[in-house]
Amino acid sequence: MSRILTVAGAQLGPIAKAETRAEVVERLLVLMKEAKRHDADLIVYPELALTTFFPRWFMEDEAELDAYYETEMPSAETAPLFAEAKRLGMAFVLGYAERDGDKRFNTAILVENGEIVLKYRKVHLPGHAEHEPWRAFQHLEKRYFEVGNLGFPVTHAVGANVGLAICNDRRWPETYRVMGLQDVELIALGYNTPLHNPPAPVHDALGLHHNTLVMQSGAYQNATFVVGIAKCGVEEGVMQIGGSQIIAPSGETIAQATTLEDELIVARCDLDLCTSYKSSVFNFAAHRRPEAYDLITSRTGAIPPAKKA
Ligand code: CDT
Repeated sequence: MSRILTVAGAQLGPIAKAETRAEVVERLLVLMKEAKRHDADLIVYPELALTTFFPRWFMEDEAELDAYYETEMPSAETAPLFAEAKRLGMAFVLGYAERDGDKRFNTAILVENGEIVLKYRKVHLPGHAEHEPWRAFQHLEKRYFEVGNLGFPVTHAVGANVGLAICNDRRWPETYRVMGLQDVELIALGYNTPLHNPPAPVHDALGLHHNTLVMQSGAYQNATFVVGIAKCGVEEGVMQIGGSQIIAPSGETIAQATTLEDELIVARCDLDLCTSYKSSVFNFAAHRRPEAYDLITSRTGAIPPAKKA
């Protein structure tokens, strides 16, 4: 008997700076109700799904910055999401900026039966920590967030082994492998990826290619579904890529967004499709050689071999 999980990805179009939490939550609820019409068990929203992508601005005023963070989850503004999901019998993944005491994190949660069953705080923070006015726009995640302190946890929920990641994490094979070693079957991740990368504009034309490349590789090499969901379109003058997709353990994309707006994608994910990969080419217990991988955890930056005299 196959294990089918119907997964919806709720791609979001731009969120304007002036948009309120209540207005955004209303958009999320519209997509959740649409997901229910497709019998979805799980809906995945993007990274920082409650506000505009604020790391694009340099802010010195702490109060201005704090306005983008959630100090409680659910709050009065996000409670309707929890209540509606519970009523519909649907789990959801939500990305948001979290303030925990004096610490700030870029966070994602998995909510099942109206309860938070998994929390992840973004580990790979891209961009820079200081104001760099030469850029067309800032990417100040290194300033506004601490490195996540929860690792890459996997939990059993919605009938599957589920893990979370956030945006830049998807470019790093370690993200998937740490979860692969916990027998992950579905990784949900949201992203905000500007089309233009100021330090390397030569990559701009390849943004969608790299997006698909890394998520398909991560899915195949770790025998897991990957659900990658964008916030996209022109947000406060900055174009962000779409390309939201659901990828099977074969590495094949089985559902994909076609717009740069609020758009639901849906796939019936047979979790048993993981099995042939987990038991053959990616049978980790049989084939991995961790004794040869020590540099992965002992070295951060690349050091070239010594030049021969
Ligand atoms: N949000 C996020 O992590 N975005 C990065 C942008 C590229 S680096 C500045 C990403 O990896 O998509």
